[in-house]
Amino acid sequence: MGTTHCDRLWTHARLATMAGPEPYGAIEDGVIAASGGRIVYAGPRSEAPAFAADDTVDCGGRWITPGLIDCHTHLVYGGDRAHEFEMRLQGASYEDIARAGGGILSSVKATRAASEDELFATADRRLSELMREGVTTVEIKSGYGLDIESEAKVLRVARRIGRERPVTVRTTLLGAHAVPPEYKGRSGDYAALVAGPMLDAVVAEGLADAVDVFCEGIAFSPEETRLVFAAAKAKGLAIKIHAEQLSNLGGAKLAAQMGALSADHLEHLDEDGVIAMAQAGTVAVVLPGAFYFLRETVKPPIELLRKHGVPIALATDANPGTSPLTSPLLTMNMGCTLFRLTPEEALAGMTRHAARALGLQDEIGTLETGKACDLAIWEIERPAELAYRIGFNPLHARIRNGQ
Ligand code: DI6
Ligand code: FE
Repeated sequence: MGTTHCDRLWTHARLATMAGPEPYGAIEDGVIAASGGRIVYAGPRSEAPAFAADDTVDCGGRWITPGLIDCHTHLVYGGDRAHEFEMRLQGASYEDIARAGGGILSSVKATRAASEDELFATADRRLSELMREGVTTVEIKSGYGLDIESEAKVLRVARRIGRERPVTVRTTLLGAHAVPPEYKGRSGDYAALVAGPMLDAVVAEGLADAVDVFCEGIAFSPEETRLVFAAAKAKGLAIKIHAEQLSNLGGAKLAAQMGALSADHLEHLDEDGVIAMAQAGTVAVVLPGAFYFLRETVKPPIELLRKHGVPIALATDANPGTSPLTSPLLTMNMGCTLFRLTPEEALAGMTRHAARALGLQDEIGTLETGKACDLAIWEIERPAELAYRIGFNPLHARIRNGQ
């Protein structure tokens, strides 16, 4: 019998493939083979072809999961908001601070003032924290520039991270994150700028894979959201939405009906919205870091999402104002403790379903033949440990594209 050549082989591993009928798609005595950065085999040792590998790694019984995917972050911004944290602890509300010129607008000021190199350096620090816990793909939104040049600057930094660091980056234009001071009281005019010249500029430079809108009373209306999405779709970009975080404006349903990849936050989502998402195949991205940090009390309707079969992804929402969180493992723990996800759902939320939320379900998110060989190797006895501990990192190795 002949042997099959491969670049690299991982043996004596337990696999959480996140595919197949078993819990976690688990395989007790598993093998992964990679060639050219792709998985050419992931399955039981007993069924594996005889491989001749350039390099063999004995995993000593450790667990391998797909590399983690953080599908919703605002990683690139200037400054920080620690002072507002102090103010909130002295009784000021998020809205009080925003009205006093703080909030998102203080991050906008700092982001506009920062150079690309400065933004790269601070985002890179945060990215290292994500990677240290097994992240191999990250989505990065703009949204703290809020003018054409500053939004483009942030997205250029995000693209540069993807080129210079061993991580896959998907970029999202969130020009419609807040109404900038120059457009105070004229959100419609600003939405038209985003849907027109800003989108044109970003597309001309190839800076965005998707477009997101913060649809909320304090941000953009469903009508303004629709305008931006229609323009994005006309340019061939994917759409995503921040919806139903603080109130229910029906944004998730609107986005689903327009074919959105995901609707994110969703604390105030109703069953009508859940059904629209199920019909469209739109992923629900829940963000327990923001829920925790804002001390919200209304939870996303996890039971309804399960009932209607909407895939649930989980992300850090890493941002300076409402989720200064750069730990995917703590995010999984919070998904379980705060939203009552199971540890298996939490892991699926940062692998298989997160891939779908980025439109990358054929590329990453499970350990299956043909996908990119993005792996996280963990020093654990069972996969539930990833969501169980608080502040403990059992990562043994992180592999991207087989390296
Ligand atoms: N929802 C949020 O919680 C953040 N953005 C969003 O769309 C707030 C971001 C900030 O306060 O800086
Ligand atoms: Fe967000």
